[in-house]
Amino acid sequence: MTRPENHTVHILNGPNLNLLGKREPGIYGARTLADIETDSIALGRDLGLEVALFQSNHEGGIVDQIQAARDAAAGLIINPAAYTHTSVAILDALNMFDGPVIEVHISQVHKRESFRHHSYVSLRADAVIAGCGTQGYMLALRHMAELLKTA
Ligand code: CA2
Repeated sequence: MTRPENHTVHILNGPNLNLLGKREPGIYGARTLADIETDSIALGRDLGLEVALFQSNHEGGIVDQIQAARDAAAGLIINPAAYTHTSVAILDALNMFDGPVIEVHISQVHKRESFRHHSYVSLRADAVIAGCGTQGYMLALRHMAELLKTA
């Protein structure tokens, strides 16, 4: 297997996050996924990271993106959305990824319904960011840059 370049970071997003900025701005904010992609590519450039953003509404699609990242990315930032709370398949795929993994939630999941308090992904994540809004993706990128410096 090819060892990925140390500066490529994939940001993976789960179901319904394609609707960011278009519904429920009170919970998820006004920025769209396209805005987050633009912002993260620009911040990545400042941090010396090449950033690519993906989204899938399907559990298997996210598993496929994690598997593809094994050869293509040094680090993963993931907001698995509702699959956070249900998906052993996504956890298993993340366990086969060698680099750092940062879990992001836009909302403060621990202030919400109890079914959002448990995350399978947190069993693998090296860091978890929740409740910082879409700014959480930028915080994750900054932390990822630090983690990859020492990798
Ligand atoms: O806070 C987060 O980032 C979540 O991962 C978002 C998920 C939710 O199931 C998790 O518990 C916490 C929901 C994503 C839904 O995305 C929407 C986007 C725009 C409008 C409505 C929903």
